[in-house]
Amino acid sequence: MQSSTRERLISLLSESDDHMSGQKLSEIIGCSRTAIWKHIEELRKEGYVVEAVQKKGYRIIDRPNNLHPGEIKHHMETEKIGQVIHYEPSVTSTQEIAHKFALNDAEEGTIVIADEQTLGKGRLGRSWHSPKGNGIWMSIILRPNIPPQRAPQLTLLAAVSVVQGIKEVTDLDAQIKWPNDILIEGKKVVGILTELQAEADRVNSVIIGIGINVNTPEEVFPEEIKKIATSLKVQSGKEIERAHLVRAIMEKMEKLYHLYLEHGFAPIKLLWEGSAASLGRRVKVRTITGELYGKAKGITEEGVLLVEDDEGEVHRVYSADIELPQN
Ligand code: BT5
Repeated sequence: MQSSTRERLISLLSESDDHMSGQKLSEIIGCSRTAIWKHIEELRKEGYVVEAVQKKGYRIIDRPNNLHPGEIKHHMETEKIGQVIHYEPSVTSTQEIAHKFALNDAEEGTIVIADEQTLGKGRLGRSWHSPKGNGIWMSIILRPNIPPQRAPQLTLLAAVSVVQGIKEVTDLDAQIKWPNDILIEGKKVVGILTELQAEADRVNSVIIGIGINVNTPEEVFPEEIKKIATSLKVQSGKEIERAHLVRAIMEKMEKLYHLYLEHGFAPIKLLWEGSAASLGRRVKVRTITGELYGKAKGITEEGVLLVEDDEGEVHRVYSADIELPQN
């Protein structure tokens, strides 16, 4: 397959400290030298700077900030999550594609990732702005053996993985706003959408969609979200290598997912609470049935938010939008 030759070529050239000859590359990969040369030309068109020295061979000296599987998998230390990566330059929504793969028995940990989404989805039919070239738009397929009611815990698990990944790669401290927003300086930098394929008592697959504004310049956000959205580049002042961030998130997620399958939600809950923006604060809760004001007391062992209203009554909130009034 085209993409696997290409993936191997990128990996081999990335792992080698020195030049690699066309002959050696063609032997390892098992294709002709002409094929290697054609792939190198393709890479150059995409922005890789590949040095070619006579009698020595090829060496990558600069790479574009892309999301190709070869870049993401380079030195990635996971067994499952992110081992199969479907990359597309442009899609309607990675969720849509991941749903199809999940129905067709895709392996657990498979991810679908795109450079652009033309119909990115938020919750409740809202849209997710996913411009080309500067964000991470991806969907991860998990197949935990849990009842459907527990699936929202995986949104919280994913949020912790993303916060940890962001910390590792950018040193920024992000906070989680229950259930699915990640904020920096009170502005949304990540949104998470968890969808299910399930029967009444059993989950077939959980599809976790993660959208991250990575290198988005402020002026690229549409007017209606300019005030509420931010990107990692805006916050850190630095261009961030997207493939590196994806890899870091995959590694964090795999560790947390193991922990979750072995010990349940309790250890994830503790980590989640450590990064929660809303706990202990007054919040406005908007559900499909109405509004509620009160203090966010915490989350339950199931991941349900507890809100105490002014009369002291504690409400269990399963799904809602939370506003944190600025004070
Ligand atoms: C979410 O919904 O926050 C979930 C977003 C999930 C996006 C990922 S990208 C990969 C995968 N494929 C998809 O098609 N979707 C997932 P919600 O909580 O409903 O928030 C949506 C609201 O966030 C919108 O109504 C806007 O106000 C705001 N918004 C839209 N695009 C944004 C962006 N790029 N950055 C920050 N805020 C945004």
